Amino acid sequence: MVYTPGRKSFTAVAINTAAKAGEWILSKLGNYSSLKTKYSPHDLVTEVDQGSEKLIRRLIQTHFPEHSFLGEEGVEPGPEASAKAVESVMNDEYLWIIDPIDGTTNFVHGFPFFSVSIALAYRGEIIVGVIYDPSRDELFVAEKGKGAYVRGRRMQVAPQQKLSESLLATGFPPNRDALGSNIKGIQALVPKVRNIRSAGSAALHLAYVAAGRLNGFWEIGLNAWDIAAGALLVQESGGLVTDTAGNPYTLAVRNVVASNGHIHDELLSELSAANATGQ
Ligand code: 2AM
Ligand code: CA
Repeated sequence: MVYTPGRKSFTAVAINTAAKAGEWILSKLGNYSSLKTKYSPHDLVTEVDQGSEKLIRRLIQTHFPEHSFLGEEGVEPGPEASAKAVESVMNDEYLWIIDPIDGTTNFVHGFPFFSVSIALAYRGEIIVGVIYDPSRDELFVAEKGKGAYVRGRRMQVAPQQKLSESLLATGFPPNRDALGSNIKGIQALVPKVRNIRSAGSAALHLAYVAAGRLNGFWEIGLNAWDIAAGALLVQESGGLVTDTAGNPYTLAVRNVVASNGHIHDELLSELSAANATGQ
């Protein structure tokens, strides 16, 4: 007989877990001891990533031992293995999708832009998304159908209507096969937007689209755990999330475009015209 404590809400567990993991990784900033590369020299992992995932897994399993779990450090590195892992669990009843540190390269360099990302999906649909930035002590929370919040305030995407008024973000895929697409996209978009940022945490970039601090974000070759929580944050803040071909977001999406909605079509067509969709 497995002991399950009194049932707490999914969201309360996600928030509590993200806060605990975030506090712990921040305490390890500047003193990790083991740095290894995974799939490529650009794909880093430390014992703090692994420790954070273990902590998250333990906390969630204490409350929901029957739920499935998909975490970055529990999956073999590389795009094929990741896609397969997602496919094998994506229709499970309850699935927690975890990135124990999104922005590991920043964490390693002491650049304070990394996060813990925790999402819960019910039969493939994200119902809870929590992203915690421990450096700024900012917690972003979304519940399906109930809106999205940062520091307790309701979030809303930015009002800008045109690409030319937009601040965008992107990321450089660690899988360098996709780098060509990324560079083409940047080359096409830089002259057409206010500016482009690349701060190294896909999850936080998505949270910033939700908070109206960015108008849009795109990246090629991401994994489900980089996107899942952030996708719900953006949707619940009134924004739009698709793949680079304009198809609706699912857990299988790796080439992602998120925006305030107003600039979405313009952004998709620029990426397509530049042959920068990664497809
Ligand atoms: P990570 O720090 O959790 O690995 C930066 O462009 C984004 O790419 C980050 O969100 C980073 O997440 C992610 N990333 C890093 N390595 C990756 C890999 N091998 N495949 C896909 N995304 C990766
Ligand atoms: Ca990670």
